[in-house]
Amino acid sequence: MESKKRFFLKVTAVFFLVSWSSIAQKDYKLWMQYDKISNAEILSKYKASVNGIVSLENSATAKISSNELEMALNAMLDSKIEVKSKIEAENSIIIGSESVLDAEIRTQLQKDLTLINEEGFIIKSILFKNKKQIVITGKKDIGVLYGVYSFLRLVQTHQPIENLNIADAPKTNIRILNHWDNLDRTVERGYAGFSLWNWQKLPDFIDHRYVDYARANASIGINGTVLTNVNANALILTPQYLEKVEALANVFRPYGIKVYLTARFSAPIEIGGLKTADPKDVSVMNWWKEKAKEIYKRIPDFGGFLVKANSEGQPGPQNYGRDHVDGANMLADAVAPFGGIVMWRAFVYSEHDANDRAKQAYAEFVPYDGKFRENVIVQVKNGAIDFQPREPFHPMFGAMPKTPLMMEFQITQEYLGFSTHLVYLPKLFQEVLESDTYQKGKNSLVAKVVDGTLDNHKLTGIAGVSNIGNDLNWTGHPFAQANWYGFGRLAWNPYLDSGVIAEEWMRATFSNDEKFINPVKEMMLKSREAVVNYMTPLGLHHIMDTGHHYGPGPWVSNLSRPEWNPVYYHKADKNGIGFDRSKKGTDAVGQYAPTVANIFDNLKTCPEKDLLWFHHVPWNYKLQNGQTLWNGLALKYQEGVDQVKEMQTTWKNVKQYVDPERFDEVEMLLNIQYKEAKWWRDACLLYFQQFSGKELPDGVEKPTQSLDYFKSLQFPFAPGN
Ligand code: GCV
Repeated sequence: MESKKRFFLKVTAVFFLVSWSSIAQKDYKLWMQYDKISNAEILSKYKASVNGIVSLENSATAKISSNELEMALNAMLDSKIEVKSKIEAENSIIIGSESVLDAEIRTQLQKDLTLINEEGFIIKSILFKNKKQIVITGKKDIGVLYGVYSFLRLVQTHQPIENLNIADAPKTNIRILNHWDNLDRTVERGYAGFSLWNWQKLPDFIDHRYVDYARANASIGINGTVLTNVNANALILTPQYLEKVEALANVFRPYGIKVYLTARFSAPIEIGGLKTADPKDVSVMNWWKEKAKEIYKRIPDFGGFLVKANSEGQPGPQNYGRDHVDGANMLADAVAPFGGIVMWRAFVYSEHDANDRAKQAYAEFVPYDGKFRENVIVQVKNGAIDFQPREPFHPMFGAMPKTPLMMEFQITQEYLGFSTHLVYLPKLFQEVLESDTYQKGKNSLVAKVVDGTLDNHKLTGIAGVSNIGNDLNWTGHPFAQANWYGFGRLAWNPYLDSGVIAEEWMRATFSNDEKFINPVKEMMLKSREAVVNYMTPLGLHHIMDTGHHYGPGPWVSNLSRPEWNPVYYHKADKNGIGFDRSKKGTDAVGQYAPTVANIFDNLKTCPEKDLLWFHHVPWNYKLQNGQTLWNGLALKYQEGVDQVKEMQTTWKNVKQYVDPERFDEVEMLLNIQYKEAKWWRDACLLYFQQFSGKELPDGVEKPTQSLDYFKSLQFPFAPGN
């Protein structure tokens, strides 16, 4: 009996291990699945076009390029393609940077090479000694690596490779993830487990995940990572931790990824033994200069500092009667001799300003335009409040022509359903990037501010607050991987279309079958509007519950700072709902260029998606579709719920194209999303109904719980808080 039991346990254990590893493999491999191509026709075409790999270079980066190409092609083409160092056979893929190319090939590519920058690449079909070859080259080995990933993407997405002629280069310099990771491995607003950085085991233990993290980032062109939370801990700057940071930098370097740290402004006091952190104090300046020297001695390519100062309780120059320019420039001077930069965040607001939180960052920063050092870039969130499901673009974009501004997007879904809701964020990112600031007349897009072309800035960048943790699948939700992927692609080229990116990602991650691609692409592209509809339709914002930001809390009004309370933002009363930021209200519209300001200011021209962001509107106001505001709002909430239901159906219908593990995961997550969408709808509508005094219109399902029930819900252990 005993042995039977043991046998059963053993079998169960083996079964568990097998199924665990298959889940881990699929989910873990992100968009680098490199599945064997099952379409025989496509496979044979590829086989005919690729005979071998010729790797001309020996650097660590070049080795990564040839290994990745060899591994991926052998898997996808199910063949034994070898890496050689000399060109022999026809149809080889020749990889190497410009300087190691055969002179004849270099001459052929001379023109192409003028089209790219230091990180760019060329992928070109050529004839060399009368033999057809594919060359992947760039000015540097990192460009070649990006080219290799781009070539693999062609194969992953089943594109023709017979006549290649591609020249591509990133449009921004700094394409960076911001990890809000704490030294105890908790992650602020992290919903995918704990931090990847195992500080306790570093520097001696190098987790293989660090390598895969670097691979994944390099594959989409990300070239920087801020390892630590902007709510910073000074200890990261002590030798004990710098040694660990150095170990990570060594892993990331060959993948073209620079390491950056957050600088706690009070570090000179906390770890330096000084009495002050005043940026004008000589001992403070020297302390930072020495600290920079110490860091660069360990990490010669250290990227620089990201700073959150005088924001939400973080220390900063204002503690000493100084300003953001004083603080940023002092740190910039410390890292400048080593080529470092400072990313200074503009996420500031004060409880002492009763007027309008949305106006404060602009009010504080725009007067500093042109006053920062050359190696400072000001990092601005995409909207003026805080990563809401929808915000109009931040008015600072288009208002500081003499200062490089970098975009900060949030990839982690603090306000968009954590890692349980399927929300495809590149759609949101694209909406912001293609907004027109009218700074220099029509077509002064946010993307042009960010890539530096509008005002001719050399230092440019896009940051994304990471959604990565130590969950098996990295991001908590299999579809949240698409947000990491899409962020990287848009950081590389802010003009890419989110639909194209979605398709690339799906093909590389799941399947090339059109019967999968078409419905799932539609589901992804609609998912952002769905979350807006069931959480904050028509321009509502910041009405989530307190602290953890999980679920609805439009009733919250008891927090110490007025602008932390949802009631501050929706301003619902008997007359209507919405925040009057028109010229007659707080005049936040006045922070935009006149053309944009006039559009937002006028109730008739203000896009309905932003209506309640800019206007306090009567409940019986007629919307464009003829509905009253109350009915229209209620119907939007219902539409959001219905959209999630549609997503469930879409997913069920593609079951045969997805492996069972990921299918089940997404199915369960969609069930949660549906439940939570209804929760948002019911809680918000019951609450707002107290002010509108009107019945729910036909077509809106009746809530099954009371408002008191929703108000009573507590989540003391919600993640990420
Ligand atoms: C890291 C919001 C978040 C905070 C975050 C802050 C910021 O307020 O809720 O968790 O802090 O933004 O961006 O600095």
